[in-house]
Amino acid sequence: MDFQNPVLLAAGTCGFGMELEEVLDLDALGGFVTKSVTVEPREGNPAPRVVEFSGGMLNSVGLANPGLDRTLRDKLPWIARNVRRARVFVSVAGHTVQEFHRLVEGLDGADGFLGFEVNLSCPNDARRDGAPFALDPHAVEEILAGCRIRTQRPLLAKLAPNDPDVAHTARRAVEAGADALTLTNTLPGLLLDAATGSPALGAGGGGMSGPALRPAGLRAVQRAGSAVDVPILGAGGILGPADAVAYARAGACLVQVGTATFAAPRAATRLVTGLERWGRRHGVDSWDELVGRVAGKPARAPAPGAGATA
Ligand code: RRO
Repeated sequence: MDFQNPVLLAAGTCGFGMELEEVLDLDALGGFVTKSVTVEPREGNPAPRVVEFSGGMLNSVGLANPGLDRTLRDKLPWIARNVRRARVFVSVAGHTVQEFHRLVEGLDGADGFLGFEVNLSCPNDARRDGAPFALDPHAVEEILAGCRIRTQRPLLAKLAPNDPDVAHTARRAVEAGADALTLTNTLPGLLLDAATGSPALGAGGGGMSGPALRPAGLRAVQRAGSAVDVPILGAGGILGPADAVAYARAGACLVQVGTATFAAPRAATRLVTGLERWGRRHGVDSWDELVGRVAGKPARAPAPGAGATA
């Protein structure tokens, strides 16, 4: 699968693409992942849903999304009409195993996207009391096996940074039919007001992202990459070219930019050009040269900012 460059926008940071249309050229990116879609529409958690801290950001958006029917009616048709070169993945998130299957079945016939990112690692699902499926390898298997028989599109499994044995989970995910892994989602956390002791977020705890997440993301990519032979998409704290290159060295074929977009909406397109500059400065001709472990076939890329294969 060819991508014009290795930089994608991460789920939950670019809506369904149209939200960033005014500020960013989506077709300059390798691709993007939509906000996670649930079967029913969701309003999300009480405000504030996002707070900054010195190491990054904490969020508890609570899966706010238009739901399956409106995604089919309004969101995917817009993507089909407006996105040409960027590759699009629809993120799906169920509250139950069966809901994942219903989502894949319901979305599979639509145009506008290449594959699914199966979000097994949302830390903010109140209905599941914050316990993500990704920490239960049996559930991971059941969800992915059911998705696999319902679609021939690429399936990315998004796993968790706080998995004590991510290599094992990665193996089970691939055995069940995942074509690639996204590592990693946000890390569960809590911020409190020192004076009052109240949580900074309306929902209480949330998912931590940004620079402080990078070491956890890199470790997860490296561990999973040593266990399975499928492409890995690295995510967590990527701001500039050196961060993306570190993920490539750990074994990521592609990278996803998330929190950086909140601070600078064009962070991802800047990263594409930044990687090209980084390559010239360091005498590196292709992204492929940087990827520590490439599954199947090598990435084919004329320059580090361009042409990745996963
Ligand atoms: O919506 C959210 O609160 C959310 C999701 Br679905 C996720 O996967 N990761 C995250 O940090 N927040």
